[in-house]
Amino acid sequence: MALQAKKNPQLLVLALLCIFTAMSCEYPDYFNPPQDDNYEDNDILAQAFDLSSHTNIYLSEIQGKAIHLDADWYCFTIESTGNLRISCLFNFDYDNDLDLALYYNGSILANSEDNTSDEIMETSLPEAGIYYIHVYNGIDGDKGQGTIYDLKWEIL
Ligand SMILES: [Ca+2]
Ligand SMILES: [Ca+2]
Ligand SMILES: [Ca+2]
Repeated sequence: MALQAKKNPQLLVLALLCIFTAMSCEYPDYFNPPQDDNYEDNDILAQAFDLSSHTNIYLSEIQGKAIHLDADWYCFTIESTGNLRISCLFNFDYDNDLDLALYYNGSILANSEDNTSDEIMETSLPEAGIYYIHVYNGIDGDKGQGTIYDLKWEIL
């Protein structure tokens, strides 16, 4: 090792860097990613967290507020048509903008992409069935910035 390091200064630098990192108690952020919420894993449509029995109840009253660190999917089932409102509450800034998309039968039925705090979507639901809500970042899509949000759905 010592002989190799003499021949190769880059190896010596790398070795010192490894020792320094090992001695340091502060691990880089990627070793300690921020904790996600209690609705994970809900990163794909098939893993959507079912809110059917929680109409007009915010997440904060179910299992706590949610955190957007990656794709977040929710779903609900309705027995008849109706006018839907989804309320997603958060504090807007350039990095922290959440948007909503509503999926039915594998395609987007509606989306809501305002550049303000609190994304509110209202749309009519064409028929009884399972609807899927996708929460995403307005700039980074499914690469979340740790935005904390509350969310509920209701039939008006
Ligand atoms: Ca989440
Ligand atoms: Ca997720
Ligand atoms: Ca938005």
